[in-house]
Amino acid sequence: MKDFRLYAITGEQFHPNRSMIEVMEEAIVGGVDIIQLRDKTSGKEELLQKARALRELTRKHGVTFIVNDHIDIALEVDADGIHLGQEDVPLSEARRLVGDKIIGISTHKLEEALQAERDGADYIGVGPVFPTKTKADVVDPVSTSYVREAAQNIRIPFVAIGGIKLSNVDEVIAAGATRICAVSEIVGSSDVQGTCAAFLAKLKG
Ligand code: TZP
Ligand code: MG
Repeated sequence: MKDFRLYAITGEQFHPNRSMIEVMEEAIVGGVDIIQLRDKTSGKEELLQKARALRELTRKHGVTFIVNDHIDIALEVDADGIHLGQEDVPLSEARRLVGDKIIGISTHKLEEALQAERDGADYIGVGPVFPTKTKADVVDPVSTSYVREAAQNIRIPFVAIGGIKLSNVDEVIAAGATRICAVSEIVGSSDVQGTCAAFLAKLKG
């Protein structure tokens, strides 16, 4: 997959007065490399519409588009890939369905990361690094020590996620992360573009 630094995930609850496409377009102008559609509440039809709109937007700007959970929707809109958790379908089954599309896997400890790498994941999520309210069923924060372990042991790209803010991202970078993912800090910002640019400035050192 094309390498990346900044990965944004949708979170419409953080911008009740603005449309998702408007917010994500601002994130793209701010420099995000990947957008993931993550929506645990919409029905299939609504989700499909959102995925179609995001596919059109990301294609226009040459940004990678990933769909969380829904392999069928990813295939239907020709997303670049899917993102799955530990509880979702096994990677081997997902690979059979999506062929050479990108597959990302959430991991919370090194064993899971090594397993995902062996199973052929294209990238992994490493987190939640810090406490977060964005994910309901989230496991306990793994802290920057797991980021450090991933940096030392994992060869495929890994992206740090969970409670990452402009105010704490330096610690995550110091632990060895070169790719960062955020939801609330980006889409809940009153200056989405500026927040993305500020993350990137830190990631570029
Ligand atoms: N996976 C692990 S933590 C998380 C996900 C989807 C939520 C991250 O959200 P935020 O707002 O950046 O803490
Ligand atoms: Mg999932």
